[in-house]
Amino acid sequence: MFTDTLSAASVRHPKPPNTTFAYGTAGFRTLGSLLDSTVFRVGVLASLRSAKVGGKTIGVMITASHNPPEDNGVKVVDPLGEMLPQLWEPYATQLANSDNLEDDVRDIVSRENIDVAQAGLVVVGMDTRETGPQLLRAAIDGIEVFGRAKSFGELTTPQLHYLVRSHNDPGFGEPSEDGYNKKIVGAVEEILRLWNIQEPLEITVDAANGVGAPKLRNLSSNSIIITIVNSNTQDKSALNVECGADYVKTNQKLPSNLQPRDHQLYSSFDGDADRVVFYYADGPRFQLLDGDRIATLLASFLNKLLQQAKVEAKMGIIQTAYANGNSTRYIQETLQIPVDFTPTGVKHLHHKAQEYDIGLYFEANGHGTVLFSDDFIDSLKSAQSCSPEGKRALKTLILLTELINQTVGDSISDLFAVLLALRIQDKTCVDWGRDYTELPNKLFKVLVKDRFAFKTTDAERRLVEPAGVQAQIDALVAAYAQGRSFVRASGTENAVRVYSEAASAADCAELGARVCQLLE
Ligand code: NG1
Ligand code: ZN
Repeated sequence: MFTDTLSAASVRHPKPPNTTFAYGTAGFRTLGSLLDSTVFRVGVLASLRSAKVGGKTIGVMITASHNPPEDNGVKVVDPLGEMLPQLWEPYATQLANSDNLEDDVRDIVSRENIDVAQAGLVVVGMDTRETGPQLLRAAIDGIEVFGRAKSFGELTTPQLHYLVRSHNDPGFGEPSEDGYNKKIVGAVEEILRLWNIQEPLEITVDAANGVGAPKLRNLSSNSIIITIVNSNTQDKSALNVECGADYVKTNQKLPSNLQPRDHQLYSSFDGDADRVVFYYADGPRFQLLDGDRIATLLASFLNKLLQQAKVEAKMGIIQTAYANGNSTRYIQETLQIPVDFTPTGVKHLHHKAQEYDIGLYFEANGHGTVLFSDDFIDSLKSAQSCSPEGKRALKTLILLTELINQTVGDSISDLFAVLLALRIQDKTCVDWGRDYTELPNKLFKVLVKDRFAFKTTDAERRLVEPAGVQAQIDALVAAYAQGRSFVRASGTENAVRVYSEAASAADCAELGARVCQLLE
């Protein structure tokens, strides 16, 4: 019986006292020093999941994304590169907090009717954090109770998603990091050839001192020239500090170590390279080009290609409440593309995007991707176009379905998609910045006694609990031109977030501060 192996292994990974763990939007996330037992147990769960799905390959990623260097985290990736289904999240929480692991494992095995002998491969990756290697060993220990583990060492989160999918679906690409690189560089180079573009794509990327730095370096070629700043993965205390996509987006300013030339495009990745934001300087003015902008740029580019190829597609953009109000207006009124709203968290956005032939989802913070449905890809492949322009557009669309990561937001593939969209349309970063003007906006973090007391509705745009607070927010918002503000509990930090926007920066700051006061 498995109980012997399980108990022997779990003794090596004791649970810290007085700590409870919860599998949230981004898996488990807390101080890395507290996570050994949790990661071990997630390893156990991942192999149970593999057994449940008939031995398919499952993934485990050890990362805390944009969080500070001392944090870490872990999440499970399903066979096609999707997040662990929501129905299984309580099992993860149950195991992480269990005081009797054998009983709880047996409980899950019986509830899910799992034949543990079916457990197959679990692939594991980590970002560059100090606690990563030890947690990776804990994951492997857990996986090997029932299944087999294969460690890929340091990876970006999207690379791990790619590897899981390609292990289960050989048509997706070779199941190796090299396979990932070849797929991306191959698509970029072919698109450049199609459009007869001789000059290489060039950009400077702030890699947040994280795993994106070495991984981007692997992609350099004659047609891709990338300069990387904040690439120090050796100094473990530097990760995400005063740099990276989250820092740039939240503070709306340049990262350290970047001296911008006016009107030149720059970009920042986050610590595990699944988010990307862009920006340029215009004298003292800093123009951020965030996830909302990426969605609008790619949607209008795709629309043009569809027109040239004379192909019809049902296209939609999915946003969260954090999307700037003027981006939503621009999408609906100028681009005339429908917008849907979902709660924060990629699993919600991804799911909604799957309802379209082309579903674009981007969180304002730069996490997102473009999903192309299988039927739509098939229709592209069988479509005929007689004009050379139509043929080129058709081929470009097909190559974009390969370049853009179909499993999860990927800073590397999003970076190239954006650079190609700009280059092919002969659009500068300044033109991009002029598509629309953001409403001034601000994000606040409030530490409250119990963040779980904050319950929302309407894609997290309205509070239902604590009772009465929403009416007070409504009253404040009504006093500001183009005012909007909402409150929700963070799924990744022990805090409540407040968002505000208004016609002027002063109003926006005042509105946000007044809403924060309501929560104290
Ligand atoms: P929380 O902490 O739930 O707000 C943050 C981001 C999400 C998402 C997750 C996962 C904001 C305001 N929130 O979630 O969009 O990216 O992290 O990493 O950016
Ligand atoms: Zn991330």
